[in-house]
Amino acid sequence: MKKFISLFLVLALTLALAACGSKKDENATVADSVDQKIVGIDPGAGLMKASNQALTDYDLKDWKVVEGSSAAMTAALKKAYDKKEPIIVTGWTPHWMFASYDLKYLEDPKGTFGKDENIHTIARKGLKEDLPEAYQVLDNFHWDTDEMGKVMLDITKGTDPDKAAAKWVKDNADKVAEWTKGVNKVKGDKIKIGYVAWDSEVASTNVVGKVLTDLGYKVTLSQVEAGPLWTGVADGSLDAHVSAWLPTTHADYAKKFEGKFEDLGTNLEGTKLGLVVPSYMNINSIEDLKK
Ligand code: PBE
Repeated sequence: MKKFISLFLVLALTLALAACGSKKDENATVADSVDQKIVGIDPGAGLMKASNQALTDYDLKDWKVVEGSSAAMTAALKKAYDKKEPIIVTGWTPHWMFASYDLKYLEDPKGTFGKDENIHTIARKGLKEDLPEAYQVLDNFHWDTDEMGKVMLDITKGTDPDKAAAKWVKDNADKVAEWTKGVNKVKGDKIKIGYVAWDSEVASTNVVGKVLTDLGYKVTLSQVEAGPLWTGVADGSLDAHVSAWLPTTHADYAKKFEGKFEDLGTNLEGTKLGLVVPSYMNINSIEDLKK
């Protein structure tokens, strides 16, 4: 008898839990469905600052932007996407994820993520005098989102970044010739280019690295966090980087080191930042997160 009672209790409990679970799913708000979490990237990214600002601007009180990395963010996105589960990530363009998945930016009516901006090339002071050939190439370096997208997609499919860059350089000899036009070859001069492990910047930095290598430089690509990237160019421990998102995303860094670097101008136009969700999610605006 005792056995029956406990069996009955276990059964009743299981049914009650099951009912509870399904009820929650049916009525779940977006907030519940993602546990009020936005999947972020590395804490130094301007995108993280903007996303946290969005929580304030849109009055999303109990929400969190979870710190991580670009790689962890795209892994979480893939996992959710494959199961058609809800997920909100911090995203940007150019990025291969828009070619691989059906995604949408949440509308940002308050303009927290700023307007479209550009990626700039930044050199340390004195680079022009010390490594004039490299300076010239860095100054000339300029491509578009489709070109960067090709390298990024190749890397995502498993090609090593340096190999993907080498392939792109080979396939786009005309473009590369524009960057190196009239530039003399060098004999093993050393140059150190910094970058952060953002997919877009992994692509651009490897391409620039390959072009400089082909010119005769001994190139070191140094992976750092966003803060040390700007510090490095300011104190001269890094020669340059092609990863400055301006005028908004890296405004803090640019201001902090004002006068301690040289801005060589735009290398890519038309970027975008924001909160990104799979298209199968039934929301369109950051404002919808409050419901
Ligand atoms: N990103 C990619 C960077 C700049 C390049 C958008 C993740 C950032 O937020 O700082």
